[in-house]
This record gives sequence, C-alpha cells and structure tokens, in this order.
Amino acid sequence: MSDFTRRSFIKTASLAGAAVAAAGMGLYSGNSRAADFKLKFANNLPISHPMNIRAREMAKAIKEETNGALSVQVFPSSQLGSDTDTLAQVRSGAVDLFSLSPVILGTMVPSVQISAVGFAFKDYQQVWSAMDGALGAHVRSEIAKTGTLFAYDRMWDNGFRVTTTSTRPVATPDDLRGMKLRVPPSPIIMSIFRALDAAPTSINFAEVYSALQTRIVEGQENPLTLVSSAKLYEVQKYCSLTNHVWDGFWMLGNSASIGRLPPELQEVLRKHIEKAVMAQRADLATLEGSTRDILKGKGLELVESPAEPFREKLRSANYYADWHGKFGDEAWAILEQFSGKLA
Ligand code: X2X
Repeated sequence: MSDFTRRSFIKTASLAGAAVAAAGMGLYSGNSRAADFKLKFANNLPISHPMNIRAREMAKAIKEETNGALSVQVFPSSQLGSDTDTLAQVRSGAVDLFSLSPVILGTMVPSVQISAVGFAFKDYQQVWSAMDGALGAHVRSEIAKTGTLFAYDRMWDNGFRVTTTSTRPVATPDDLRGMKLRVPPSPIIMSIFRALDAAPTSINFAEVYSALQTRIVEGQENPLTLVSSAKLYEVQKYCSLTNHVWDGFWMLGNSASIGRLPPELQEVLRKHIEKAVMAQRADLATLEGSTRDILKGKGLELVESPAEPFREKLRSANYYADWHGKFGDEAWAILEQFSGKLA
C-alpha cells in the first residue's frame, strides 16, 4: 500500500507546487490520472547495464510511493542524443536528470575532472572515501556554481577503466605508442593518452562499437562491466587491465526542473536515487570477478598491465604537474588526502 496518499500530497505540497500542479498538471483529476510531475532521466549505458536495471526499479518505486504523482521516465543508451547533446538538454531543462561522467562534464566544468586524474585511486576504499567525502563535496560545489545544474550526493559507479584493443595488447606504455584509441570527449582522458604517446580520438560512446568494428580506431578504454554490457568483446581481441582511471557518473539534475517539485516529492526522488545508486555500486562489486570470466569466455585475452611504468611515464611527461596547475593547490591537496602523493 503506498504510504504516499493523495491527501498527504495535497496537505504537504508547497503552495507553489500545488498551484502549479492544480493549474496545469491535473492534480485533482481523479484516481487513474496521468502523473502530475513527469521527469526524464537520460544516460548513455546499455539497457542491460546494472545502472539501468536499478533505474527501472527506482522509477517503479517512485511511482508507487507517490501514488502516481511523480513519474521518472528512463532513457538509456543515449536515446535522447549523444553525451554532449544531452548535456546541452539537461542544461536547458529539456532533460531533467542525466547521469554523466566527470570526464565528459569536464568539457563544461573543467574542475570536476579532478576525480579522473590518471592512476590516482588504487582501490574502492580510496574511491568512496574521496567521492562520498571531501573530494565529492568539492566537485558538487563546482557543479552548483553553474547555476543550472546540481549533483546528487552519491555517484553511480562506472568502474576502473581498462584498455581493449584489436591489434596488440597494452602491457607496457611502449605498447601504446601511436595506437589509434577512442576516448570519450574528455580533456583529461585525452591528455593521459597523449602523454603516453598514443593517438587518441574523441568519439561519443554511442558510436564506439561501430568505430571499433570498422577499424576507425584500434581500441578504446572503459571498465569491464561496460566492455561486457556493450558487447565490445565482439569487436576486440585484447583486454589490458590498465585500470588507469576510476570513473563514475554524477546524477545531475536541472535545478529549475527539480525545484518545481513540491518538497515532499523532491525528498522521495532523492531517497530513491540514493537507494538505486548504492544498489548499483554493490552490483558492480559483485560482478567484477564474474565479468572477467565472461569476457574470457567470449574470447577476449585478458592481459596484466602493471601501473608503475605508466605512472612513471606520466610523471616524466609532466602530466601530474600540469593538472595540479590546472586544478590549483587547494583542490589538489584534497585529492592527495585520499590518493597519496601523486607527482
Ligand atoms: O563514454 C565513455 O567511455 C563512458 C561511457 O565511459 C563515459 O560515459 C565516460
């Protein structure tokens, strides 16, 4: 039985919210009415990815708890456009919620890329201490400064990015020399592979499978769960465990869109987003081991790629010094609270 009755909604909704709802959203139009508040949630992940499984559960739970007053429609797999297009849509309010990696959000807010510094995090203890702690708070404050967007507290997990290729494995930095590698439209990911002497090319994720299939690029880099759920093993031969960047997705909200919801509905939304995110993180942790076996079974050759030689090459290319300068001493000090000394 939903614990959110029409009566409590009418009683607790802000006057502004009730006025908006009554005036244009059919608040009082009987039991089997369309939702009074409809939100669009876009993401770029395959429909089978744990994020979309949990997002569908989240949407169902929100509809039930609000007795249909709030509905969240999930648009997976870049259905509403590429990442860069959808970022423009969430900024305008055409899309209300968008899960976006900091490596791409960095095209709009450069400072948010600090969580994607190459080889900064070695494990999930460091990741979640940072992102659920001071570094995440710093990044969310940077996002809020845009005035149009905000980020919910908890990040979805994408995983540690590994490198898949069709031509040769990447066991050492030298293996990357001249390699045509797809990277997201991301200044910081582009800079890692330029510093490692590869030949990176920015392509939106929606076009990655075909770019690999037609050999426009030799390889790409993404976490294991995505290599599996996007079926990249069908067009790749090697999977080198570089783990060069931990990546996640901020759950971005359009401030005006979400601000129009009555406070009660905003809280229901926040609560179920957090629940879905924490369940998705646990899913990826559970899947880590089995995904390696799945990918081996699909014919991918998994290759160990020890981190130190890659870190050393980045240091010698002034990669860390350059990004320290871009992010500034204060933000860099927050990062190193969790990563340890990087340069
Ligand atoms: O575009 C990618 O590689 C992806 C899916 O990992 C991001 O959204 C950054």
